[in-house]
Amino acid sequence: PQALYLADYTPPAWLVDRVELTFRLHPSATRVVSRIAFRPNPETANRRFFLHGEDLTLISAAIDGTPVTPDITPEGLVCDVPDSPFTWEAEVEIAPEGNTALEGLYMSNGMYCTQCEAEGFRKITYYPDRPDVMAPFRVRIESDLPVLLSNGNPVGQGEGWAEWDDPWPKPAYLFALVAGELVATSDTFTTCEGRKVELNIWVRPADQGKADYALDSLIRSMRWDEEFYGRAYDLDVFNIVAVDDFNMGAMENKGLNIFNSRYVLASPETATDRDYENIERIIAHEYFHNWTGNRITCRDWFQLCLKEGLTVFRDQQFAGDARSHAVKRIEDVITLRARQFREDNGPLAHPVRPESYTEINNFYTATVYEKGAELIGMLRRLVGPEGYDKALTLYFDRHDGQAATIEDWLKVFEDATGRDLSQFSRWYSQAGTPRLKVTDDFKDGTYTLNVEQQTPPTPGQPEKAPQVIPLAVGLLSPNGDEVVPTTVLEVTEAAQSFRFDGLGARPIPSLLRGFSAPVILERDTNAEERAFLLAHDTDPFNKWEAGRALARDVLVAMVTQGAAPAPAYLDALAAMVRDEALDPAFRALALGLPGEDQLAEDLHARGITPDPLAIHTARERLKSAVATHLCPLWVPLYDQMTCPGPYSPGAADAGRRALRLAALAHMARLDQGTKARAHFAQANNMTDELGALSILIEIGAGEEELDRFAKRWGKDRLVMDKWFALQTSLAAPDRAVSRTSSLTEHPDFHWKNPNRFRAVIGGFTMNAAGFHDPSGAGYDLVADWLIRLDAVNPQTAARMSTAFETWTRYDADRQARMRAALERIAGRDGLSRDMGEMVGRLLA
Ligand code: DPP
Ligand code: ZN
Repeated sequence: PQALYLADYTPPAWLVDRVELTFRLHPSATRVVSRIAFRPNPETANRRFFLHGEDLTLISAAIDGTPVTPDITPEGLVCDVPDSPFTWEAEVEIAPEGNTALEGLYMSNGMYCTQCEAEGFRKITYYPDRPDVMAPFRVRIESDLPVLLSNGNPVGQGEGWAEWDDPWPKPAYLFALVAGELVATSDTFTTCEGRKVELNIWVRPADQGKADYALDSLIRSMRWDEEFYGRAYDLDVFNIVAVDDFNMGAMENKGLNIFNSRYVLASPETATDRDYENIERIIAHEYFHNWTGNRITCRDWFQLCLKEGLTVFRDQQFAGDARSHAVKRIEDVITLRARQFREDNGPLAHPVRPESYTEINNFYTATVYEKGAELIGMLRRLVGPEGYDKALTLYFDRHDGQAATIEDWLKVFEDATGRDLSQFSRWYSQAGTPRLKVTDDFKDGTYTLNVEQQTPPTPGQPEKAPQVIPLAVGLLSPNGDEVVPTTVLEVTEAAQSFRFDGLGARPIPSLLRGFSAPVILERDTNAEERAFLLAHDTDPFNKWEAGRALARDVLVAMVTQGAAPAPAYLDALAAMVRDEALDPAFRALALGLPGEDQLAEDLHARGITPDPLAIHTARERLKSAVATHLCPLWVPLYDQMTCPGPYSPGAADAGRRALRLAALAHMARLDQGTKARAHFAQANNMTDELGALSILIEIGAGEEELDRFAKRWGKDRLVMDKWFALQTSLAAPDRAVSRTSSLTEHPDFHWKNPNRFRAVIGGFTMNAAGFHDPSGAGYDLVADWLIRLDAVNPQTAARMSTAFETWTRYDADRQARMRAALERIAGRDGLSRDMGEMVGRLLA
């Protein structure tokens, strides 16, 4: 397989004016008849007629009614065509029932559904399957199934058929079709433009009643996008369908979003607060794509961040508005560091806009999504909220209906604000996480911050130029008052100084407030300063960050020197937990410790080879020390943080439940889980039930409760995913491999279902000390399963190979074992293009 390069982009030779498709659905022999109006692209001289197509059986083809015999290749077909507009007609046969890769048209529990992003449409019919070819689609579906859906508006239906028309030109990756026995939860929404829109969330009959929260989230998203971006919905119906077998989280197909059922279905008994939050966020995300993704799409797949970074940024804004901006920011940064910084610091590092790929499925990454969203946040910080709003308005005006590029995106900001963004554009082309080294001086009332930036080499990019980094800072006086409120310094040079005059005493700096740029801040400081900021910082992110840094330093000292947990940390934590002025959700977050993988990364960054078992042990010791040291606080906190009234998934109650469970987790270390068992037995919602169960598992108890849980929920696939994931991710290090192996033999381990595979194997890869078992058995187990899954579902298998992306951090023995596991995968015959590219990059 060959790599593709951004630099090689050429416009399409042929454009499409209209697409008409007829589907005669059959599990093993679906016929797809296409009628496509082509015209030469006036902007190119190239007239070669190539249509993508994979795994299709061509039954017939004709041009303007005359049969033709194209040349078929594994990637598609070429055909002699006139040098003027013509109509292409073709009939192909496909077998959705045998489609285990879940790309194109496939079947899930008896229903037909599609996934076309990025390149699935070519498995449905011959077509120029590239996002810069946009056309209106009309679709006829013939099937005996009762519910037949496609994009756009319904234009007719009868016994065994339905027709849909989508007037908005779209690329093929936004095509969708669903057919099945489904029931809808419905409402209507009237847009600010006066359009009355029918909203339906379609689920299998057994799941009826679990779509209310998704529907509510959809309505709030529609309203929010009108209010904050001036974007109204543009069709008469908006359909969402929940599907059990799905590679991604969800898909923004025009007017017909298809969702992994875990991001639609919820009831208090079966879904946790986290599930509700995810549903809200992902419903919003896919809805927001209607403008940032669908109306304005990407010219080519190198521009993926154009729609994904922006849409993630928008869903983060929405969730912050709906919940708490401070808590949301902290959660987003935890995820960014855990996934994107990890990616950026390993062999898979790539720019937010990659310059080459072999399989685009491998680039739906934390870098494209989460770092892509950070770049939007930085832009907004640099040009200010009004500048941002002006630029976005221009973006929608100028590019509506187009397939655009990052250059187009930056140009609207330049045109709307007059700012030169040539240096900013490096954020899109340079991989790696910049290190920001900050030192300070104070003399005669002048405080100086000296800032140096440096970005380490990444694959293919040995040298980096300085980037523009918005560094938000505030200064506090020694008595805790804020003497300089938040100010954004623009770091543009490799080394630069910033002065603050007229200060009475040496201030304490609060740096990178709100995490104003996706960088690693390096500053020599001490526990007193961190404890001071934890107590006094007015910036909630940095308040949390100070506590997190304290915890990290304590853990590093415990791992490397066998030190006892520092009292300064424990005292600061106690003061924070007692502070009733703080949001319970914030306090719950502040009680959390950095994850084991994060600590391994931190140690590695300090030149220390991480030992996963030592990290695990230290973290457990610290949790127990916190439990003991803050002992008098837990029971009162637990008693105080109840939620009166019926279950509500809103931020206020969710925060109280989170803090209550945090208290319970510490109590369990003092009472051997007595209270947690009672909590489990009395739980009337999944947050409490699962929370108590995981607390028990973490202290090495909970076997009985696991059985009870399985008896109770055995028939609920989404709940059972949690049951599987809990065991593999939380098993004690010496038992994780055997536990995971035995769960792979469980009759309900339906490994071809991506959610279940991710629960069991993905859950295990999150268990750092288990996965990195010194014997290498964890690596072998994962490699075996990746090989097996790759043969049926390359996309999901390749995605999970990222479990190995940290291999260079570890000791020689572990490195050798991980390399061997990867080489074993690489050596398999018939490896997918997806997996081939991933292991190739991992081993390079
Ligand atoms: N469905 C995926 C997302 O929304 C890819 N577009 O991010
Ligand atoms: Zn998206």
